[in-house]
Amino acid sequence: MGTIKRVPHCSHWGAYTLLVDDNDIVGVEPFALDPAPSPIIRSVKEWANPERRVLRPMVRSGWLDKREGSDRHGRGRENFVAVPWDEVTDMVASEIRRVADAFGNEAIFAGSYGWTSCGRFHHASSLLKRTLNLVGGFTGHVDTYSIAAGPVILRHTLGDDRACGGQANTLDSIAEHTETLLVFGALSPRTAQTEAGGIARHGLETHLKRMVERGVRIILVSPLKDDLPEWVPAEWWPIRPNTDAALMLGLAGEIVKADRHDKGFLERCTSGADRLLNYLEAGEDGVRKDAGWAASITGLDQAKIAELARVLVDTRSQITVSWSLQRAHHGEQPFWAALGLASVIGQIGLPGGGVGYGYASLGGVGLPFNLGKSPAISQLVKPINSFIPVARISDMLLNPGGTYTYEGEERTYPDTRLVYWAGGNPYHHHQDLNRLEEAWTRPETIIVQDPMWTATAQRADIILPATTSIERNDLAGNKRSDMVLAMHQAIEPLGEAKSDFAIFDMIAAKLGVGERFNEGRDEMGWLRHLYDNSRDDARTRFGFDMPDFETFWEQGYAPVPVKENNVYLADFRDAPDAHPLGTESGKIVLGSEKLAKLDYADCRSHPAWIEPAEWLGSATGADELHLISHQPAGRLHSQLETGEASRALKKNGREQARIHPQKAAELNIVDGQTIRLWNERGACLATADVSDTVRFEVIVLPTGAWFTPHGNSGLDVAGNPNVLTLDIGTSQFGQGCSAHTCLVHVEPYHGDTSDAFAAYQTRLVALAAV
Ligand SMILES: Nc1nc2c(c(=O)[nH]1)N[C@H]1C(S)=C(S)[C@@H](COP(=O)(O)OP(=O)(O)OC[C@H]3O[C@@H](n4cnc5c(=O)[nH]c(N)nc54)[C@H](O)[C@@H]3O)O[C@H]1N2
Ligand SMILES: Nc1nc2c(c(=O)[nH]1)N[C@H]1C(S)=C(S)[C@@H](COP(=O)(O)OP(=O)(O)OC[C@H]3O[C@@H](n4cnc5c(=O)[nH]c(N)nc54)[C@H](O)[C@@H]3O)O[C@H]1N2
Ligand SMILES: [Mo]
Repeated sequence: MGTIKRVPHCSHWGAYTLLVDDNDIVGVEPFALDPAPSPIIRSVKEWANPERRVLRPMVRSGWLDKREGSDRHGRGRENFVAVPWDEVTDMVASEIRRVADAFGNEAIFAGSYGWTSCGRFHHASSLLKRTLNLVGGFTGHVDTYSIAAGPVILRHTLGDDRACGGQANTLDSIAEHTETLLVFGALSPRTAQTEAGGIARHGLETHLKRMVERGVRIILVSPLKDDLPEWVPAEWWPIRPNTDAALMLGLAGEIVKADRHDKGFLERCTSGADRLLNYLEAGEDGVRKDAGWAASITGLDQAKIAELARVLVDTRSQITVSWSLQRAHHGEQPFWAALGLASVIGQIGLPGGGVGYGYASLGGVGLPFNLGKSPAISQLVKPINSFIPVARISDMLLNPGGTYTYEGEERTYPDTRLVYWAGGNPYHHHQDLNRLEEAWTRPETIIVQDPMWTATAQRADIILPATTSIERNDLAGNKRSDMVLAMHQAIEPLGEAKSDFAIFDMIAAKLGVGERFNEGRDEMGWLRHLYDNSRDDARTRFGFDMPDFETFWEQGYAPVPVKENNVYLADFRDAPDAHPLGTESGKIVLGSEKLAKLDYADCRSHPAWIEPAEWLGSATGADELHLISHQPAGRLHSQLETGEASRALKKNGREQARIHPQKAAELNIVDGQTIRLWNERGACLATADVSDTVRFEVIVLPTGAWFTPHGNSGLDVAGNPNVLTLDIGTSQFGQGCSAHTCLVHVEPYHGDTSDAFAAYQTRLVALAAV
């Protein structure tokens, strides 16, 4: 035993101290200032386990022989050959050159979506983009899997997407002023554990406790009862998934029917309200939108909806809408309809009133936000305007030259020859993985840079092994974080793995742009530079003193200037003409001129209830359930899937799928049994978790299990819901991800798949040993 080193570090799920003995992680302690640390910090030691790590640069044998002429169906099947760093970076640089010269830089797809590490310097996709921007650019992506339909519609109706990025009313002010809190989706520590770029103090529970203390009336509208912690006394309204827009519009219609809408607010602060009011009163379909109408679509109680409509105008009421609601077909509508409802109520701009989006979807949304410049390495300027909406990846690969629309414009998909993915896992995040498998055979070359043998890495031509964050120095923090956090190196790199910066530095040098890439700084030089940029900004713009770099690095954290008790649109409410919004009218858009001209059936000129492609109202049999594939409690997406916190929530080696006791009985399913979920797109197994905390016709399977198909049958044995989900855009306007729109059949499963797990393990061990 040597002396134990205490190493401050941070991940997307919070800050912690690693206890390191002779290059071995022997313990993890939560950050002392964090009131509610995440259990996922305990999984971090799994990063040091070589079993799933890529230990050397690897090239698929078929690609090594024939390069761009290889049989692309060999991906994921053929063996890999270890190649030294110097040679492999030559190959990468020459591929970038070849494709750019022959087909133009738009033929390089480097959107490279993914959460990678929380470090803001070794940020894999930023460094990839920085490298490529020095040699002519690439095709990138806009929006995120998290939020796409939401920000697209909010940018159009509120002028920007602050209300969905953590700058609506903050929870401190909601906890003090709100009387009725109407929660659509969740306000749950399950998702609030994590924050992109790290989080110092998990604050959700503190604010929820204050609301409970103040006796705020809370209504949870969600198919899942535990979307609020069980200690929060709330009324649970188990809505049919994807029907929230109908509830919101029914509530608004009920208020209008009673002539209780705030006509002054609608007149002063909104535009096109007549389009919405006309729709609520009779609409194009001739149906009045009221409590009875909403009840018939949502499966909720008519009398309760009518009562809530009265309470929303009689009390100070705040509406919160989780990001999940817009990750669904026509996901623009619940976001816009909530804005319509809040406008009809007329409390936008008042403390504890109005609407906000994404509270607790990430841990920083709703907490005091950073006013200063958060540290980040620059991606530099992208020389070409080539992008896709992030979730249209399969569409792009399958339809080169095909057209699509986005935000009202018609655009063309590029002809992708080279894909470079660094720090993301499309075989985790994308919908309809069997369709992605087909799309994945289209590019000539696929490069993946990741520490792990993920399903994506296994299907690459060239794999560059990155270190995990605990093998290098970095810093964390973002615009929703009240601190910058130090991430000290804890252990030596595993195998031949290199940091993301070191990898791109080598590639940039081979492309002849090394000095412009590294600007003459090494790792610690960059960390000091990025920190000092934030520190200077805090001092000059806000007179706020952050400690010097040495003090910050030594103590492990530094506070940044923040905005507390934010009341969203207070200025605008007071004087709309003096503080116009960046919309077509300068006001909140409830009826849109632009959308009226576009005349899309799937995103109309006012918020509307539009049936999704799949929902319980269209289900054809008793065994068809609505699948909610929500975020996993014990890990971040697919990361640390074999870590302690993730394994604790699996059963029989698989993910658990929650199903209602009555439905389970109907389908002859008992608790703990293996079940098969299937539809025309695919099939997977899970272990049944029979529980009355879920709506009767809904099944919940978290995301993130590593895609493990059983031989050639296509059956995923690990429980990855993305073999089932629907790969269509939310609408012609937003083109977001529609993951939460999905019907499945469910049945008991009696086959034996132990060989699939065994074969998978053997393959991973063999890959690690090459
Ligand atoms: N069905 C369904 N699907 C969904 C969702 C859903 O609700 N339902 N949610 C979607 C959402 S919101 C999101 S954000 C996406 C998330 O999708 P992703 O962000 O793609 O998922 P991660 O598992 O976080 O992938 C990060 C990858 O980065 C790697 N990595 C970690 N550290 C480093 C590093 O330092 N360097 C490099 N080079 N790599 C590193 C990890 O090993 C991992 O492979 O999933 C989406 N998919
Ligand atoms: N532990 C952990 N936390 C995470 C992540 C993780 O992987 N692990 N991922 C992070 C990321 S990248 C993101 S973007 C956020 C996502 O944050 P969210 O989008 O808020 O998370 P989800 O888990 O998809 O959905 C939250 C809840 O919404 C409910 N819901 C789903 N569909 C509907 C619907 O149609 N109507 C109603 N009323 N409710 C519905 C579900 O019951 C679900 O539990 O989470 C973040 N937090
Ligand atoms: Mo996300």
